[in-house]
Amino acid sequence: MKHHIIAYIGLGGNIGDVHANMQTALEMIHADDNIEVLRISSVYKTPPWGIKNQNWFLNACACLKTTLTAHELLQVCLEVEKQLKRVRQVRWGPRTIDLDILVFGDERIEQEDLQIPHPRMHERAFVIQPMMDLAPELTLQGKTISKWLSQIDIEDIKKADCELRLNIS
Ligand code: A4P
Ligand code: MG
Repeated sequence: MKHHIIAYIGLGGNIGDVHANMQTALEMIHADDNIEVLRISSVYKTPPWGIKNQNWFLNACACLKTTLTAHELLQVCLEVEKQLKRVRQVRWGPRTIDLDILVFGDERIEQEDLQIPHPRMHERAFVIQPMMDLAPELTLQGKTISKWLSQIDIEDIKKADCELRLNIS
């Protein structure tokens, strides 16, 4: 791949078969000619952040290599979300999977439809814990992922008893 950028995405969900949805999402992203999924974190069971009165989430992160722009990658993510949500909506309702672009090379984007690095990722244990598997030395707002991890409450986060794989044939 020419002129590629290394990007990190976060995957999460709390409705339906989240593990299956995350697996399908990664396969769909990898199937794009302009994206290669390089590495995937462990899957974590995480307490709900924000609105507490909802199911626990499964969360993971992936490292990608891409020749797309950040906005093009966002379009791919939104399309994958749409397809998975459309399928699941029949049985489980919306919000089956969220895909967030966390980091895109060293680009900083502050637009209405896209903020990179994801503005609140460094304070969210459900992002920092899986990012620790992929890039402990990556710097966000002047601190490494491992430094951020040492400063947030990760007590309740557990490794899930499932994993994500790339079935590259
Ligand atoms: N958008 C802007 N920046 C980005 C980016 N870097 N990556 C825009 C992706 N999208 C970005 O997204 C709405 C719009 O955000 C997109 O259309 C895009 O233009 P959405 O996913 O439909 O909205 P949302 O997820 O309902 O809202 P928001 O604020 O993104 O929610 P969060 O912050 O993602 O939180 N607890 C645990 N344990 N684990 C979780 O994964 N997730 C949420 C959702 C809450 N609590 C959670 C978890
Ligand atoms: Mg989101």
